Amino acid sequence: MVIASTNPMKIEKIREDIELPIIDLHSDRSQASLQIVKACEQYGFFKVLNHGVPQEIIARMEEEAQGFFAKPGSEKQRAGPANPYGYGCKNIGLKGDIGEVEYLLLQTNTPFISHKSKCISTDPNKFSYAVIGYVEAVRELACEILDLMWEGLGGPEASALSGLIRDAESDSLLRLNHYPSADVIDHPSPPKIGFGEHTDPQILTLLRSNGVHGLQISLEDGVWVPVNPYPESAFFVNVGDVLQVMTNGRFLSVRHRVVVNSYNSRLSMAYFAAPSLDVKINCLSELATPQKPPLYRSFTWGEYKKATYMRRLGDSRLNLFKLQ
Ligand code: GA4
Repeated sequence: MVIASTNPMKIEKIREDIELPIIDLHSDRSQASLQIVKACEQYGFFKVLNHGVPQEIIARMEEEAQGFFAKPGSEKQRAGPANPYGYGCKNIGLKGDIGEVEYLLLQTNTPFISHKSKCISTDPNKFSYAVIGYVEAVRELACEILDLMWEGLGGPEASALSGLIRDAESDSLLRLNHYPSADVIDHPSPPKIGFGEHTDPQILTLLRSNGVHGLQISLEDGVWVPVNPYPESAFFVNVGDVLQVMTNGRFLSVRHRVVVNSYNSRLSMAYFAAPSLDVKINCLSELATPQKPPLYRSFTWGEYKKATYMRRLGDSRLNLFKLQ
């Protein structure tokens, strides 16, 4: 189907026929690691089943998020602005991007969560308990996936990637998003944008949603693949910019967006796994060869994060660090 785009000058194509990879973490380890590598090369995106994050931890976090977004606007605003962390409504980042979304952006270290919870919930202990439990569980899952990736790439040192996010100073984030339904129009054209087209700057993103459609990934400019939200028990994983650099372009940091659903509101929870600010990001030495020299210059995560926040959501910041 061809439809008009969010930019009236650009034609978009929606591909409903692409099945995105689903990886079962209970399957044979070497098989799972090769499947992950293939998915990251082909799509920069996959779904994981049997991920080991307990259902009660997910349910508790979802309940807290729903409870927060159900509050009156004036109460939610007390947890804002989301600059750098807290409640945000429609405004995304610092450069004037907007979307049909409200959200809570949280840093993931425990003292920060406990402190911030006081302006988010009337029962701050319950809220921080839910967030801390969720963050711990998804961090473990992210580490497991990074270890599998590294094995699949034939990397020698077992925890080369996961060590970066286990670090106590890791700059990982948790984002709780609420996309209200568009209420009336079925398939508005152009679609209403909840969160505009972008790549995630970090290493890896782990996303949970409440089974409502809206997420789309872009495989080439102007071609969008709707990600069906099933199986609802799965986590959705996407490669971030830093992992594209570390794998010397072998893995794809996939462009994605969220369009507003006509009938149902969407709740999603994204964990962005990042290293600490002073970590140097290089292409892993095993992945650079004389035939394929490093594509990007090295930089610290802090440097990259700064460049990201100085730009618009959809800007391609990796180009700034490209060699040649
Ligand atoms: C995209 C991924 C994460 O949601 C995020 C976003 C951040 C924000 O919402 O403040 C950014 C965006 C994200 C990339 C470009 C900049 C920064 C909004 C924006 C316009 C929390 C992140 O780390 O980068």
